[in-house]
Amino acid sequence: MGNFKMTTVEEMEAATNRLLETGAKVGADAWQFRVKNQTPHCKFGEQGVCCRICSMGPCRITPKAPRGICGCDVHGIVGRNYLKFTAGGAATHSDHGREICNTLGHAAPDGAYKVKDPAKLIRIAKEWGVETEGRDIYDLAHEMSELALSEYGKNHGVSRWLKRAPQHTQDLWHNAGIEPRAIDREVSCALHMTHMGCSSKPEALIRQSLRNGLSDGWGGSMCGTEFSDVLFGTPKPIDTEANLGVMVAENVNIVVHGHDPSLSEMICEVADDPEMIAYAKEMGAKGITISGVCCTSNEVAMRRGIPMAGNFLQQENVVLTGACEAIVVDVQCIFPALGPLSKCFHTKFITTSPIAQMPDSDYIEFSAGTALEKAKEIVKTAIENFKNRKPDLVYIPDMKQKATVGYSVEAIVKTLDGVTNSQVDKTGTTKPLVDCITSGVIRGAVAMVGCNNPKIRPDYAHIELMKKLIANDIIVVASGCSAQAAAKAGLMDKAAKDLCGAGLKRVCELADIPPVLHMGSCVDISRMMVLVSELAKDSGLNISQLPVVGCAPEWMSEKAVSIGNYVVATGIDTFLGVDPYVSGSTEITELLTSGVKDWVEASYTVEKDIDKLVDKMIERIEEKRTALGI
Ligand code: BF8
Ligand code: SF4
Repeated sequence: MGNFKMTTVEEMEAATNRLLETGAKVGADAWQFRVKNQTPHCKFGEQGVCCRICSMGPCRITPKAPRGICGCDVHGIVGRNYLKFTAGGAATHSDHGREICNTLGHAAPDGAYKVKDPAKLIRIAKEWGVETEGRDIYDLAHEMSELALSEYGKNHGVSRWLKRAPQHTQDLWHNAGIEPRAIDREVSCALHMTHMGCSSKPEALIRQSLRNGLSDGWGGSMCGTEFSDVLFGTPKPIDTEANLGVMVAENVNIVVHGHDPSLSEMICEVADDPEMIAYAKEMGAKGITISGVCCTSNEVAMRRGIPMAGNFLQQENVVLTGACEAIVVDVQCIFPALGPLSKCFHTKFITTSPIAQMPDSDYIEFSAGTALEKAKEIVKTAIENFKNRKPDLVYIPDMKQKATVGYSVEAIVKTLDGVTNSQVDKTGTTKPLVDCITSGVIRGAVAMVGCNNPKIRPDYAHIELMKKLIANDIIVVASGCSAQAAAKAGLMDKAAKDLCGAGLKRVCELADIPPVLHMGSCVDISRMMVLVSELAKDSGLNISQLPVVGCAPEWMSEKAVSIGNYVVATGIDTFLGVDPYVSGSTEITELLTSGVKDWVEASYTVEKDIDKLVDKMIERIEEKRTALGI
């Protein structure tokens, strides 16, 4: 045993409380206070039984009023709300993916964006039947950009990415009528179906929810992940650090927040420029520290080792340190609260996307065509703001953990190749991992994903679940804010192997990995879909037979519902710690927790008790092992 010590949720909460004291001095608001004003929540909303899609309503279903004015029953209303929720998430992930495809079109050998992983581009081009022989890599990139963009609106056929799934899964999708067509079409179709006077049949609404989810995970998100790798490099294991202690008091602190690596990559690039560092020194700082919040942080951590300042519910804390010169955001999961909050400090809140415009921010519009120039303007703005700091407000909690991140599918395959006693597989398959699982050295795997949500003690569910899973020899792959919770706690430090059961500990030692593997941002859950597909093909099993489950214990966003739908539709049982506003309909609840199994061999479990949630996952994994006789 080394001297490894986890950071506890109690310690993180104490640090937050200390920051809230700083906030109190300057009259800052915070989510901890706003939650109090918003609870208890509206029961109709919580159960999903309120409909306001036409102006005859809003209609709320009660025992006394079992139908809306148009005659829609509670199942139709709850199902429509669920499908709309999904469409919001699928649109959001997929539009992010579209931006990346667009950036790929701007790649040039002497431009801001380059092709950093040409081999991956060629591999995808071959998958898509595009001629690669003797091609200039940038010509190929531009053709692939056009083809990828046409995936969003093509008139015929289904998503090109579906072919990556095992044949059995593709057949299930076909037979259930849920193969996603053009990416945008599934969002439009969902919004059409949920218009007044269209679908109110639960089965139809849930089928489209799965299909729309699949258009995200096996469409837009997959475009985002794959072409981000082509542009910025496919992640490999890399060391970094996590939690607020990564901010450096003597330096200009720039925090990147949001999701699109097109912006954060450029900010990192520019901040590394010796000219910029010299400028920061001229302004009285010792240097420049870039750190991140939310998924854009995961993107640059995975590829550059940029430290992670925190996850979703820690975004205000970054400003409360009083040491943040600029919080630079692109799209998604950004609290509008950052506007007024930054006004209480010297912090510049810089919005950059026409998609996410907010009051009380400095708007510096960023686009792929003007990337370098805008990134320079942003970094300079931050540097020049250093002198405006109020030293008496500066307090950065001395709290951070080491983390090894960067586990793309490619990296996992490469790393685990040499683990089992069977001969080392040189072809780069997941067979060694399959061997670990079938022999029982590892009992199974859990994909831990998703957000924080004040309804659950922040980070507590992520961390406690992971601790119990690894102690039971279940390896965890994580993404999004779940991954950051793990990193902050120390679970991505290789030394965390000491918390594992004997089997997983041995694997961690042999492969030199942490027990919780960081697979990236939320669009990168598409990586997890590719990984399970490979595991299924290499083991000769169906995905639903693998001892693998998904879990989002603290989820909050529409994107998370879209993800849940494609994870379930891919054949992976998914466990949620927060109810997706469907408890008002027995029929919708029944479909999601059981009925969909007939179509895709997996379903949801909703369990708000965290201890029970983890036990149910372990039970499900063991059931799958028993069914396989392993
Ligand atoms: O896409 S996990 S809070 S940051 S939605 Fe948002 Fe949720 Fe975090 Fe990334 Ni994902
Ligand atoms: Fe009410 Fe029907 Fe209109 Fe919904 S669609 S608001 S249930 S009348």
